[in-house]
Amino acid sequence: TTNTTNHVFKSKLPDIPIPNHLPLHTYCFQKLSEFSDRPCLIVGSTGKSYSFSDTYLISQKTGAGLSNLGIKKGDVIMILLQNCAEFVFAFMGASMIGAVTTTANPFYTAAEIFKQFKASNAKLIITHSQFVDKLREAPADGAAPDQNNYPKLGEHFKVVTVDDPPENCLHFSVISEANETELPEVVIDPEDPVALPFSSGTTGLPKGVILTHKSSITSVAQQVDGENPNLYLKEDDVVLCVLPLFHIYSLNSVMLCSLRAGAAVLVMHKFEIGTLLELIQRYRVSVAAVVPPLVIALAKNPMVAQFDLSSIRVVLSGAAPLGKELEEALKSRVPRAVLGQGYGMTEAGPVLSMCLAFAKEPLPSKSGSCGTVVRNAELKVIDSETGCSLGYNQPGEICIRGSQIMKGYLNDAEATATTVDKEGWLHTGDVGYVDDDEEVFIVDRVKELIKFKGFQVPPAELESLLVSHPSIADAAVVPQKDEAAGEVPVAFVVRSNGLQLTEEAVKEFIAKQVVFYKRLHKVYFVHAIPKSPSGKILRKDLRAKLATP
Ligand code: AYL
Repeated sequence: TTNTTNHVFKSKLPDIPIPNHLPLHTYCFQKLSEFSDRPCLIVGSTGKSYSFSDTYLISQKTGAGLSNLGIKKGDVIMILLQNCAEFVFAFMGASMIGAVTTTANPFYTAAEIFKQFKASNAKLIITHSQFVDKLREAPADGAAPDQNNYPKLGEHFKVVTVDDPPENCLHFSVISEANETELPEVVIDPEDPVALPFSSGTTGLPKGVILTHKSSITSVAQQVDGENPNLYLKEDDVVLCVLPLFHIYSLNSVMLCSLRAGAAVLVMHKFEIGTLLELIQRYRVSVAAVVPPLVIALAKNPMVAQFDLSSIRVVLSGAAPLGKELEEALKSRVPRAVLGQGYGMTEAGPVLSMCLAFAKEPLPSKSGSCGTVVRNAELKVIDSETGCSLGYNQPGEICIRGSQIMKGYLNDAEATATTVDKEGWLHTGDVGYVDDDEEVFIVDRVKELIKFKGFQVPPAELESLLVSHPSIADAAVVPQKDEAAGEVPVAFVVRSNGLQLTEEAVKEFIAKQVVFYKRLHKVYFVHAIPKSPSGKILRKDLRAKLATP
C-alpha cells in the first residue's frame, strides 16, 4: 500500500524567487521604466487612456491627497466604487502611504455598508454621488437608530466622490491633484495590511480578511512572474476588467497582475452585453477574466455573432464552478482562445490554482479542471473525518499553504484559528481532488457559503435577519441550484404564531435589507429546522430536501 498520509501537491512549474519584501505598490510598478508610455488604464465609457507613468503619478498624488485629509499609515479607507480609473488611483495611493483599502459593493444597502464600515474602522469613503444618499440614511433594518452607533457623514467620516460632489462631500480631484512631493515617507513592513476585503469564509457573518503587502505580492507573482509565468500577460495584451474591482478576483488577477506585467486594463463601469462586445472589438481585448454567468452570455447571446471577438486569446473563468457543456459552448464562439479556470478564495490570497494552458509555455489542461496549484505553494486534500491527507483522485477538503494566504480575519482570532491551522494550512471548505496530471477538480462545497453568480451570499447573515422578524421562530438558508446564477438562496422558516406570515412577506422583509443578489428565491415553511445535538443546522439534510421534490 502507498503511504498517502502526508501527500502534498505542488505546481508543475518550478518555484521562483518572489520579491515579497517590497511594498505592494513598489512591486507593481517595479518594471515601470520598461513600459512607462504604454497604455495602463483604458476607460471604456469615455475612451480616456492613462499610461503607466500617468497611473503611477496620479496614484502618488492621490496618496499625498489622502494624507492631506488626515489618512495615516494603518488607517482604513473604504472604496465603494463601480469600476473606474479612480479605483486604481485610490487603491495604489492608499498603499503608498501605508493605508489599507476595504472594498465594498456600492449596491449594498446602508445597513450592509455601515456594518463593514464600522467593523473595518474606516475613516473615509470614496464613491459615486448617486450612492451618497445611502450614506446619510438611518439604519434600514427597522431598528431604532442609535446615534452613537451610526456614524454621521461629514462629522464622523469624510466622503469623496469621483463625480460632482453632493453637500458635505469632496471631489476626487481634491486628492488626485495633490502635490506628489508631499507624499509622506512611510516605512512599510511586508506583514502590514494593504487590503481588507470582506468574506464570510467557511461559516458565519462577513469578516475582514487581512491581506498584507507580502501576501498580495506573493499571489500576483505566483500568477504572472517567472520565466514561464502561469498566467502569461504581455505588454501588448488588453485585459478585460468588467468584473467588479471591489471583489478580490478582479482586484488581484486583473488589476494587480496587469500592472505588474505591463498589460493594459480595459475598465468597464458595469456589465452590459452590447457595450461589452463593442469594447472587446474596438480595443481588441486579448485576455478576458469572466465568471460563469458571463460565459453563458458570451456562449448563448445571439448578439455575439455580430462582433469580432477574434482578438481574445485567453478566457479565464473563476469564482464559481464552470459546467463542461458551457465551456464547450463558449469554445465554439471563440475557437482560437484558450479557455480555462482559476480557483480562488478571498482568504487564500486569493488564487489556489490556475490553468497551465495560460502559461508562456502552455501545458495541456482538461475541461472542467480548475488548473494546477500555483507555484511557491502547497496544496493538500484531506479526509474531513480523519484529517489525513489523500492521494491522487481521492476527493476531500482542499487545503492550501504559502505566503500568499491571509494573515487572518480582522479582530477574530477564533474564526482565524478554525480556518488556518497551527501548521499554516488554510482549510477552504471546498471538496475536490487532484488527478494524475496534477489538475484540481472541485466537486462540492462543505461550507455554508452560497454563490450567486460568483457573489458571496452568507446564509448566517440572512438567518439572523430572518429570526429578527417577530413572526419567525427559526430559520435556515441553503443554496438551490440555478441555471443562470449557479446557486440562489432559499429559506426554511418556522413560523412563531399562526399561519399568517406568507412567503411573499418573508421575501419582501429580506429584500429591503440586502443587496439584490442576497434576496430569497423561495421560502419553505416547516415545523422545525433539523439540527445536530450541538445545535448546528443540518444544512446537508435541507439541501437534500431540495434535491428530491
Ligand atoms: P470568494 N470553481 C468552483 N468553485 C470556485 C471556483 C472555481 N473555479 N473559484 C472559486 N470558487 C468558489 O472568496 C469556492 O467555493 O473568492 C471558493 O471557496 O468570493 C469560493 O468560491 C471563494 O469565493 C482568480 C480566480 C480569484 C478566482 C478567484 C476567486 C475569488 C472568489 C482569482 O484568478
